[in-house]
Parts: sequence; C-alpha cells; structure tokens
Amino acid sequence: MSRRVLHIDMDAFFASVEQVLNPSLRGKPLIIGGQKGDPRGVVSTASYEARKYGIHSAMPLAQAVRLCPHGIFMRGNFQHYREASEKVRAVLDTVSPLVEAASIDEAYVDITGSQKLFGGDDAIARYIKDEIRQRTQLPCSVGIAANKLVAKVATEFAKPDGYRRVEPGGEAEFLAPLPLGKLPGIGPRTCETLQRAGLRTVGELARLPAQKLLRSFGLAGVGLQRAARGNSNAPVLVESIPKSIGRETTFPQDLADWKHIEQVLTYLMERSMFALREQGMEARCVTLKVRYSDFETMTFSKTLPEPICVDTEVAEVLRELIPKGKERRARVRLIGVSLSLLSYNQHQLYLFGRERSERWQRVLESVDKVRGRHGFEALRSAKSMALGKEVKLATPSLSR
Ligand code: TTP
Ligand code: MG
Repeated sequence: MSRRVLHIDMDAFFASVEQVLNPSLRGKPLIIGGQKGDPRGVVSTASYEARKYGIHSAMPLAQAVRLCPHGIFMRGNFQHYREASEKVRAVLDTVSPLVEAASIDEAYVDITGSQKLFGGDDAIARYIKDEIRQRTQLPCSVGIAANKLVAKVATEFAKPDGYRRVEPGGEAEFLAPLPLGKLPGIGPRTCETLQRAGLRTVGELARLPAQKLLRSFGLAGVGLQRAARGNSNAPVLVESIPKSIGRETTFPQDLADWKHIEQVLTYLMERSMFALREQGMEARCVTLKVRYSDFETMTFSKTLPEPICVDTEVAEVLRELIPKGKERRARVRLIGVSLSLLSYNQHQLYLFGRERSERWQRVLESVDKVRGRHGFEALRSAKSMALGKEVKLATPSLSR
C-alpha cells in the first residue's frame, strides 16, 4: 500500500469567511487588513476578485487602495477565522487521526489508512470539500499525492475551489515543468544560486547528473534534487498541543510580603511567556495560582476575547487578578502563573491593526532572539530584575 497524503488550503481564507458572514460582500473585491485610511495597514488577504487588480497579501494598504479604489476594505476579525478553522479541522478529523495543521487555513492529512473506508483519493477529496462546504460554506482546494511536498504543490494547481491528484509514480513528471521557485524549500536565494548555474525548471534540477550536482551545490544539492524528483518522506506530524504552559514555585518560607511575591510572579510570567512563544503559541486565558500557608490552593483566571503572546498584556491581566489572591490574608506558600486556551500563533497576527501590541511583539521577538543566544537571564524586565541577577527558585517547577 503506497502512502497517500492530502493537503488542503482554504481559498482567500479571511476574505471568504467575511463573505459568508455578510453575503453582500460576495463577488466583490474585498481586502482584509485594515480600513482604507489606515496609514500603517498591510493586506492580510484579498478576495480573488480583488486579486485581479494585482492586490496580494503583505502589500501596503495604501498601494491596494490605489490599485482598486472602489474595493471594500475591512480590518477583519481573527476570532471568526479561528472558529472557521476549527470547523474545518473537525471535518479533517473525521477522515484520519493523522492531521497536521500547517497554518490557520492549511493542513496535511495522511490518508493512507483511510483509502478503503472512503473508496480512494477522489472520494476522500470530494467528501472533504462537500462536508466543509456544508458546514462552513467555505471554498477550499485539495491536493493529493504520495507525500506532503507534492501534495502541497498539487493544491496550488487546484486553486481556487479545486482538487488535483498526482498518480503514485507520477511525482517527478508533475513537478518537472514548474519554475524552480515553486518547489517548497527553494527560497529566493537558493533559486538565484540555481539559476546562476543555468537551471530554470524543477525538471532540469531533477535531471542534473550527480557529479555536476555535487560539484556545483555540494551535499545540499542532493537534498534539493530529491525534492525536485518528488521524493520526500517527511511524516504528517500530529501535533500534541499542550493544554497549558506555566511556571510556579514554592517559597523557602511562607511569605506575607506581596511586593516580593509579585516580583517572583513577574519572573515566572516572563519565563512562561518565553516558553509560550518558543512553542509558537499564544494564549487566551491567564491563571494565577496561590497556595496559602494552610495548603489551601486557589486559582484566579481571566479569559480574554483575543489570544495574546506579549508579556505586558499578561502583566495587565495579572494586575487584575493579584488583588483577588491577596484577599485571603494568609501567608503564601506557592505562587504560579499559567497560560491556557492555547492556539498556534498565526503568522502575521499584527496585521490585524493590533497596533498596541505590535511594537511589543517586535521588541519581544528581538528579546527572545537574544535569549535564544545567551539564555533567558540575558534580558529581563525591571520588575523581575528587582529579584537580583541570578534568580534561584526554591522549587523551579516547570509545568507544561
Ligand atoms: P494563504 O493560504 O496564504 O492565503 P489565502 O487563503 O488568503 O488565499 P489562497 O486562496 O491563495 O490560499 O493564507 C491564509 C490566511 O492567512 C489569509 O487568508 C490571511 C492570512 N495571511 C496574512 O494575514 N498575511 C499574509 O501575509 C498571508 C500570506 C496570509
Ligand atoms: Mg489559503
């Protein structure tokens, strides 16, 4: 039995969701990303009608307005997109236990074991497209091939609202006419290198004699050629989404000094948020945990309308929760913070006009980079720095 992998990608995802919610937007050039006058806005996505004007993702809004002045411009609502994404996921889960979400609107499904039950590739594709259409009214495109690499390219061919299947054994032939840049894994720089060597299409790379390949591109060339021939055995990765990410600690002695407790809490929060971002996740619920000297343990939570991944935003929530923790006038034995209702951080969240946290997100990206190089302690906020440079927790419990 040969392996079969399905790739699915929603069409003009955010725009399509808006068109379902408001049918008067259907068939119109719709641009998601910001209002017309938004000076710093960027296009998240555009309906296919708007793409005819040359509008595409990541284009400055001002330019999109120039290209299509009568277009409809909207900021969009991420919560709706997440809900739609979850409904799509639910359909995929009925086809196979092996589902890997690649982004908010894209997934791989290993359908090798589902062939018999559904009656083959075509039947599976039809079922998924129909079921998604019924449950969400959204259009999507589906590609099926022997592996993730080829399936993803097949989906591109199917867009919009289509289905493309690549026969087992037909992978190399299918990829051959493509320009090199269309092969997943070949970025602009690799593409340039290959072109400088006179290569134009994926097929030319696939056929390059081994000696010449090694001489020109070294071992990296071997991997590229494998891909160009449509060979790949990357597994469909079923992600185990953690339920929560948090940090807590028990003090050496029970404490009454909330100023100190808050400093430790800030430190634990920074560590949790670092771990959260490292996982590429964001959270919608913040929980403060307090165990008092009599071992009574209480938790105080706040659920937010939008997921967050920025320290200052969580600090804000903690400021609301801390007074509740203080109400019980007992000494504190343990303090902790955890983030839950986790989801994967969707690439350019800040495109949604969330100006408030955009600056912080950028700051934190560079902070995390420094930490990645020099360790977490390399950068901390003033509040947790009040604890001293080397924080030693009595029980550095690392919960997940
Ligand atoms: P894509 O699947 O890349 O684009 P799309 O679904 O809008 O259109 P297509 O039919 O070509 O697949 O991205 C999915 C969503 O992610 C998209 O609707 C909006 C969001 N997004 C951004 O916010 N910024 C970006 O730069 C890109 C590429 C996507
Ligand atoms: Mg898409």
